[in-house]
Amino acid sequence: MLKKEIQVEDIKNAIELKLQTLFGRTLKNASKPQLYKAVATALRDDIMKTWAYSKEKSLEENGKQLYYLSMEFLMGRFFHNNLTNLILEEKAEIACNELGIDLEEIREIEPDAGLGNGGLGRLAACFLDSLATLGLSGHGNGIRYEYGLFKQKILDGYQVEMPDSWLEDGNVWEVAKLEEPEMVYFGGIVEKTMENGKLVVWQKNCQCVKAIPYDVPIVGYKSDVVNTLRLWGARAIKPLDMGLFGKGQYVDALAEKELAEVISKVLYPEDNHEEGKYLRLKQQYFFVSASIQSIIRKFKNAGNDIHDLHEKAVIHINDTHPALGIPELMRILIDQEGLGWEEAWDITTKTFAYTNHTTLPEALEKWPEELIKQLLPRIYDIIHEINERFCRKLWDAHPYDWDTIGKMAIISHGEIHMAKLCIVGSFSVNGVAKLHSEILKKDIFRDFYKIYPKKFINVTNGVTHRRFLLRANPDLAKSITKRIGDGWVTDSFQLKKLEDFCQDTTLQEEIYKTRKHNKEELAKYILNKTNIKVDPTSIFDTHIKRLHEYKRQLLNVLHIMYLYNKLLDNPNYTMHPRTFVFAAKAAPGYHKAKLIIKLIHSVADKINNDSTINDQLKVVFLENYRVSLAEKIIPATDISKQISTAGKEASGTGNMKFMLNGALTIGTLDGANIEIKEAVGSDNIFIFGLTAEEIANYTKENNYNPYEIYQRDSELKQVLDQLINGFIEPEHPDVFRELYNDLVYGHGGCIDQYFVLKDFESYCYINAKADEIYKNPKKWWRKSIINIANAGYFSSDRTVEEYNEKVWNLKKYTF
Ligand code: 26W
Repeated sequence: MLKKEIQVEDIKNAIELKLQTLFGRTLKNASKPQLYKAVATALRDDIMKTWAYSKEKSLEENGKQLYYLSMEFLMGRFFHNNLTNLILEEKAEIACNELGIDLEEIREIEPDAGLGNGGLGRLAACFLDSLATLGLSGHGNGIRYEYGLFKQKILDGYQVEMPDSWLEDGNVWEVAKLEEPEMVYFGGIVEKTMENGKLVVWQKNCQCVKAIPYDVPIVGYKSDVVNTLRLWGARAIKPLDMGLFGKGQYVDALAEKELAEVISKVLYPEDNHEEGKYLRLKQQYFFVSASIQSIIRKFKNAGNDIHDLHEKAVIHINDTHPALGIPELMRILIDQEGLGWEEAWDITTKTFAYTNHTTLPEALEKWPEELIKQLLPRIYDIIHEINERFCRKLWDAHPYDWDTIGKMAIISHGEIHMAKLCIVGSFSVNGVAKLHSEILKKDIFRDFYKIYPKKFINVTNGVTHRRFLLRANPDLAKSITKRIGDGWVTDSFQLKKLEDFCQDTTLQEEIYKTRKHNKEELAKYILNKTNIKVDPTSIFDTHIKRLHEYKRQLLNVLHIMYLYNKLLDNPNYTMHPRTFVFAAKAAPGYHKAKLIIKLIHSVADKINNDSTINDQLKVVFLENYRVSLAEKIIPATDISKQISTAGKEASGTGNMKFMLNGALTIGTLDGANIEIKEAVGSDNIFIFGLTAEEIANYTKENNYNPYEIYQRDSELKQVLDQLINGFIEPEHPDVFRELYNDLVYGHGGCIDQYFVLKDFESYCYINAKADEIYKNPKKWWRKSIINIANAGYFSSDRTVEEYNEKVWNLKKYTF
């Protein structure tokens, strides 16, 4: 496609024109939000052109398409990323300067698209960036939540949730396709008849909800392929029941409308914890049904034969949340396309691929049979039949082995096990890091692995190094490019060349200076938000992620208290000053996680206000963790904390973002930390704690005794006692008793299930070691460079390439 290169003058004209046409304003009297919208819309216009060509080309080619179905897309902000990917950053900067617009200031106006909880949602967003950059036709399908993940406020140390009304001022990046709705049916009854020897299925008395697609263009880096993130919004089919309205029953008339539209209202804020809520089930079927209907519509409009579906489309399900896609495709193939069961099943199981993202039992989705029967009677029928046929197969292979059949059945004890449905209904099942994929095969899905050994693969996660390094840390990016050229931006493995420079003191100093500058910027932000003054020459030690017991923010806090005691008790104790940075949202109903947030605040208050320790320790909690905040914190981090209980964190992706920015990891042998260690070598990462195997053995043998550790380790005992003796909260000495009890005595047969006390000693040791090495800048910055140089493997470009080779088989486009 011939495209005219955009000049600074074009950008200036476009911005002024947008101000006039959108707001009837000129530069002089435009407000900041109007300026943001004008600049962003000017950029969007440019994207729209490429999008149009990209679609036309894709239709002409009629090539295979990937549809990535996910309940969550944690996109963050679009504006700056799109500028970077279109290589318009510099020109936009000049244009804005000349117009007297502060580009950095207006960038901050854009709200984050926070349509996700954590790792799984952000991974989906990274994949979209890599797909478009690599020229692969891969599209996202999800829900256009009117309210994304709640906004977190901290009041008196406690988390308070506020609605995230991110669409309030409109969304520049979406295009509503009001004329392309899909209809989704709930409830009612199913009637079946035979006509001319064929099964005919009727769904009667259903409630129908209209699904409206809102399309967002996904721009790749220097790529002509613009893909689509299609987010579905729910609308009532009738705007208002005029019958009721006419009778004066206003409230009833509105109620029906609201009942439909509530489906896409709000993102459920539980991460790694399944609640089994009726509305969540509705959300799942709503977006999955709309997505699959529209996939098939597009496929057929292109003149394809339904029997070839799997050759032209692959549907990837991001964890089990979109699992209902499997029976939904069966429904469409059988009830609407008239295919027989065997034929339909063959196509379906060649079309779906499934990624698992968690092994935590409380996160594995199970739906009550009765609920699905009521809400989705035809889908229930189909799942039931899938289960019957699957169990019959099991019976043939293991006659009378009721135990195995019972364990593997998709429906058992009145519940539908979504992961099992996914494994049976997909041609590929993968975990997200080596260890995790092994655990799937050897542990939680071992029976399935026995019968489908070829289905199980591993694809280790990755992150977009363009957003998280090139864009978030431009000075570091420049230092890298100066040494090895800019090939690394599209070929992340080229970062390896940087290893030749690991001893180069000028590079080391440059990186040090950049880090220092980033820390100064973060220090300003911290001062502004929390009124806490932190020293940019201190070590910035960061623990940012969802708050969950298995991620062990508590272990971090106990260690901080231990250091504090050392400083108080021993005037000769020396350490490099350290600033501990936390940011984390807790699920609103997760009481213990919220209590840990309170503990971090109480400990922070105590330590930050103690002038006797000479500012050697500072503790900061930044509220409302989100993508755009991560982008500020990560480039300013020296030590990355990845300290989950081994075996619990499927992969982690924050670990990769820090490594890419040259932070050193203190971590357990868990998730992708293991592969990071393999990549950088054990000298360049700080590993501590029990292995997954050791933990599994303790759990199996039931012989872990934290009380004994509490008695034996006097420093740890001191810290634990301080939780309950009024040391931290003199006015309310009992607030943290629950945490203490859980660690020392346990309840409900469970003591310290995340092995905090067991790993405490080695955690203290490894922190001291990191402190020691920080004192030697040559050693430290050499390690830092080695981390950056070996981060290439952890780019989502590599992950997406690997999925493409092993699972998707899409063609690469370059126009
Ligand atoms: C049904 C409730 C629910 C909600 C979210 C259950 C499970 C989830 C997600 C699967 C949790 C999640 O985000 N998992 C994370 O996925 C990342 C991407 O693969 C991994 O890097 C993290 O280790 C994993 O915790």
